[in-house]
Amino acid sequence: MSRRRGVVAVLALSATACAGPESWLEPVGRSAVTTSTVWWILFWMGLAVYVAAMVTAAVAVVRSRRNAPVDTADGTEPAVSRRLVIYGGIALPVVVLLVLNVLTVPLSARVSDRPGTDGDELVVEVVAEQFWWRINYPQHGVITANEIHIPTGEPVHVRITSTDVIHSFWVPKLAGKIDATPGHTTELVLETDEAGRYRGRCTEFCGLAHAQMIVHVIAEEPDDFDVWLHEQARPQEVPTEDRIVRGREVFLSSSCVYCHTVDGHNAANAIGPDLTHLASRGTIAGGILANNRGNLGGWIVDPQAQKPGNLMPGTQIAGEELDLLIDYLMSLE
Ligand code: HEC
Ligand SMILES: [Cu+2]
Repeated sequence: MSRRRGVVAVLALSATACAGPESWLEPVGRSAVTTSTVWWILFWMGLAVYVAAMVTAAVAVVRSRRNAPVDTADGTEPAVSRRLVIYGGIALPVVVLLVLNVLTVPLSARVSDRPGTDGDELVVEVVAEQFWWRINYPQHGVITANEIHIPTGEPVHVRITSTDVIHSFWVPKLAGKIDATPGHTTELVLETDEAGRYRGRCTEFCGLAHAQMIVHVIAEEPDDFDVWLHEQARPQEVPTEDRIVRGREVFLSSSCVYCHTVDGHNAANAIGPDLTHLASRGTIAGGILANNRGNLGGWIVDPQAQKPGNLMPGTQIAGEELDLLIDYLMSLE
């Protein structure tokens, strides 16, 4: 590849990062819109300064070729260059930096202010774990994983922490990045008027499956959100249908219950994601797999093949038992 083609390829590749599901250049969240406004101001000002500097340099080169060096007879600097230093080197930067400050400092302050802390704002607790996200709605007794539902048009207070190592939470279209640190809670406000599904990820290297630690924020109309919340808070009924009853028996009599909870049975431990409403999630395994029969089966039999390094071991369950188990899991609406 010629050098020019190489340069074009690199530029084209980096341009692909400007769009797509995780582009903060296409913000829809209140905080992300502010961040990107600040970025665009800095970008255009930076570009203007860069162009001005390059033009000045070019002029200097052309002039120095044409003219002999300007030396004053008495050894003092020529007036032209002194003026250039005063205006170009002192006055101009002062003006540019002043304008930048006036424009961006108030905006930057708005990125992290927290509207609506009147005590009844919606709170979501996010616990980052190797290699998935535990999501709690403490005011409503709802526990889920990897998918955060929020109502549109309302600031949602997301409190973020970790149980093991440092992770970082970033949903670029909605808000800035924030660390998830063990023993410490950080807070972020998510707010958007646009319903949609927004993808984010862990952005602090946290171990082998770090790159497969995806989070989705699902912003929906307040009515839809309320329906979702209500459904999630509902305890799972004890099944009566034959296959589901038998699938539940497979689940309860195998190792799954050491790590997973489905409320309505007695397993109190929850090393892994809560499975009470598993079937209502769009994805599993840290947001990397669509939640369907095939993926569930593949995941249960050999989770390490799908997501090397994750903390769920494989199982020996196979054949009819596996079928029943998947039936049961898929019934957990
Ligand atoms: C040693 C603990 C452990 C055992 C035993 C275990 N799991 Fe898991 N499971 C996990 C962990 C940890 C995750 C999260 C993996 C990730 O995404 O990184 C998980 C994820 C899952 C998920 C995806 C859930 C979601 O919303 O992403 C399903 C489904 C699941 N396990 C089912 C099972 C079943 C069925 C069994 C029994 C055959 C089982 N697990 C046994 C720890 C365990
Ligand atoms: Cu992580």
